[in-house]
Amino acid sequence: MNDKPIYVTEPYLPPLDEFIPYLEQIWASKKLTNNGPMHQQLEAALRDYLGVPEIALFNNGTIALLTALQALRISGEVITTPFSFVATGHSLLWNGITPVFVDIDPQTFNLDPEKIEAAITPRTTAIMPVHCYGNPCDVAAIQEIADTYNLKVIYDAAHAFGVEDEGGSILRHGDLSAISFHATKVFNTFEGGAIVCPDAKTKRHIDNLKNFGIVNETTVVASGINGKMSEINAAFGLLQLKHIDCAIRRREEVDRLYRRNLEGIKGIRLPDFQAQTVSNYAYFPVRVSHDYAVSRDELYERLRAHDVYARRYFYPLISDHAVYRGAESRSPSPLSHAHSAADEVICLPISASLSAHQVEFICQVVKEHGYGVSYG
Ligand code: T4K
Repeated sequence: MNDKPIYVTEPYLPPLDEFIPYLEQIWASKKLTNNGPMHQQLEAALRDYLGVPEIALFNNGTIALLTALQALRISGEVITTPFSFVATGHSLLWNGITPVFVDIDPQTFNLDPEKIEAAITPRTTAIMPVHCYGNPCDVAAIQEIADTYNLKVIYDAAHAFGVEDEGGSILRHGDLSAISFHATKVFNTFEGGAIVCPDAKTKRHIDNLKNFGIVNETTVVASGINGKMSEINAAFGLLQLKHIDCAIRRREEVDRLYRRNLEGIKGIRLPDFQAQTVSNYAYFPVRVSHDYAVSRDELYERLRAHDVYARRYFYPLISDHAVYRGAESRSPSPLSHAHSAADEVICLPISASLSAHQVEFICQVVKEHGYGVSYG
């Protein structure tokens, strides 16, 4: 038995004493928010680290998504995936937009570009795909459809911090990408998020929108929102950046250990993501098929009985929540791959602090139930 509960993730926290000098600077400057020095430094540092043209920080990923939709004046219908966290769909509903759910590719868990065209109507204005689990979407195919039908593309890149394809950061794709820096993400600022955008003009517009639309003391150019990241969160982000490579390397080791231990178990399919050249190991989604000895839900319960809190990301599908039932009926396809993924995927715990012993323990529980044998 493990000696303490193991959750699906554990936030990376650098040594506390390293954070004190940042706090001292904030106390000395008395600048707590509104584009202070920490905020400016973190934007510059992230632009360099991620290799993106421009980045605007936010107080969380959901407000970043809401603001991205506002910045591009998206309305009408938006094509999106049902296999995601509810914030993806909620950001559309909060903007008065109708989500049109399209099925996923069963291999990548991402929006299937081949299904998108059939969902386009005269009211469609944009596509909002998700790089699910940090696995890049088929960005080329999606862009081609967007160009053909004159649609905007906003990526929900909440999971995709640091992920690269052969051309660099995957956050550069589409018109805008929104990221999350929530406590449960690879890179966290407690709460936080950002929009990656292509140029300084777009960033200025987004910066206005996230500060109530204020340009100066007497000029308000839009009905903006308060989406600003505070100095304390930005300072924490600066410190996190110093540790992030090491934290991602530790995640990679956990990923490798899972693969070594779980390889070849009947009915357990390990993640097989090919589209990235640099991964962030954000999640370890395992697919439990009918060949496995018990159902996905039974495995989830058995892990819990051993104090291992794996999660069924993303079950239920967004489209299955009551507030979306109207939207689901607009979907042109039956979302069958998304339903299977929601029924079969379980995300095993992964974090920089998960020990080899803990990974082996989790794998033993998975093996025990797979083979129907008991271990001591
Ligand atoms: N788009 C997508 C595709 C997303 O996945 C998300 C967020 C967003 C947009 C929106 O971004 P934000 O507005 O959140 O920045 C969690 C997160 O709350 C959520 O941020 C995340 N996606 C989603 C996939 O996962 P829950 O309901 O599973 O969180 P919770 O509180 O159950 O946390 C999971 C485990 O993490 C806990 O069992 C223990 C551990 N934990 C969590 C927190 C918050 C900690 O150890 N410490 C903590 O402070 O949603």
